[in-house]
Amino acid sequence: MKTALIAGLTAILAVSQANANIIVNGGFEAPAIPNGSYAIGAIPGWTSTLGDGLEIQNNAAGTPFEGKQLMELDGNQNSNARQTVATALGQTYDLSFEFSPRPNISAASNPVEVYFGGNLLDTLTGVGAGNTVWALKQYSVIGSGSDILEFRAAGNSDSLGGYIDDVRLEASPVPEVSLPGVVFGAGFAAMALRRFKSRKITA
Ligand SMILES: [Ca+2]
Ligand SMILES: [Ca+2]
Repeated sequence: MKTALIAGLTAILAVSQANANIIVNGGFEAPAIPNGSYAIGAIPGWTSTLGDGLEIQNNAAGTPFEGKQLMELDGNQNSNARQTVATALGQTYDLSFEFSPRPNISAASNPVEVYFGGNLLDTLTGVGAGNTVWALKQYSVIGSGSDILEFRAAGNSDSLGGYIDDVRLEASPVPEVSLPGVVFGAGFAAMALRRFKSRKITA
């Protein structure tokens, strides 16, 4: 009975520990730059192989989704942001982030392509409103051991492009496997208790 209960508790623990974000600087809060400013260059966690580097903004042209800063693709020209993540082979991950068109910019200038492991997951764009309009984007991806997450500007290369904030990559919980284990563990414990009680009565 004890073994079954421990197995059940271990399964619950495994589910709760699975949700850790493995993206570094996914909120683009580092380095901190002054309010109302932007910077183009290198930032922790991310690399850029197109254009002049990554652009981050602190409330320069729109409100970030979280914290004080966001990332804009298309700094001086169409650019990208890449992060290599250590993943478990065959493990399913939940990828999520917030996307907003840059305010007052056409859909032809705002496109952002999203790649994971070299595969194009999505192309996002929209017509910019008066301020940011954030939309949560979610994808299910499978780890290969080491994978590159990449955001890449597309469309008109004109120093104005789509915004990204709050990037997360978390191992998917596995309730399909763990929950029956918990139910089985609880059921087994209840059955053992009933047997114990009935023995006591008849003794
Ligand atoms: Ca942020
Ligand atoms: Ca653009």
